[in-house]
Amino acid sequence: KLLVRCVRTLPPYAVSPSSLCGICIEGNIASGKTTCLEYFSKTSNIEVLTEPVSKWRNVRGHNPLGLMYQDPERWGLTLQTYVQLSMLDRHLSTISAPVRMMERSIFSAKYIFVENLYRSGKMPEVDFAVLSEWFDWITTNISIPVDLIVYLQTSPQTCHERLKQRSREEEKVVPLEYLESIHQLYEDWLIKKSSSPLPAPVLVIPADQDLQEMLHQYKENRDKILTARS
Ligand code: DCP
Repeated sequence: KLLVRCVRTLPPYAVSPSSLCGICIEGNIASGKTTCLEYFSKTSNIEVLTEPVSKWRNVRGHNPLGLMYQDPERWGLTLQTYVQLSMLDRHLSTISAPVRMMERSIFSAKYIFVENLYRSGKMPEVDFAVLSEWFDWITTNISIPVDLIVYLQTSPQTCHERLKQRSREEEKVVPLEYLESIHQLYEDWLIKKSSSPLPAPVLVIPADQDLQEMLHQYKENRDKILTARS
């Protein structure tokens, strides 16, 4: 299996076969993924890749994230095409430590965000079809190494409060209902396991608590997370 990964993963995405372990941190918008990644970045022998959200806000001077929130019908495909590319790049980038942890994945980009745009009638069927063709091609032809999904499970209300507090310009238009839809899709995928295929086992961490409690939980789950192997 490792050999197949290496053969399929051509340079410059060289991987070190003896040390491969990929962990994806998943959860609703503002569920605290960044805090989780920061905690683990202080651990030795782990490479932490944060979500390339800064890239989504500035692609050669354009802001596809902001455009998508302003007019999802027009710009949803644009943002999600770029998200899919940046996620693929992250998954396949050279691993510099025995364990690699990243924020979200190419899977949640498709199963949660693209799906949500489509189901809510904000993405035309043809855009959904084109993105799906790309996603299916990628996941059929390229091995994406994921060994564990850590799901930060929150209530949409908590995320809404945190979202308002951090006040990211593009997200000012995000209503509670949007977070409720994303939450439902995550629950169907990772808890009920009833919607899309799971690329790896899931570890659920309740994430409604305050920062101190969350740091405590990460400490408690640390070994379980870091010893994950497929
Ligand atoms: N986003 C999107 N489509 C995706 C992935 C993300 O539209 N496929 C949007 C949702 C957010 C922004 O990008 O508005 C950043 O998303 P995250 O929730 O992943 O990042 P946060 O910084 O909000 O994470 P957290 O607060 O949990 O650390």
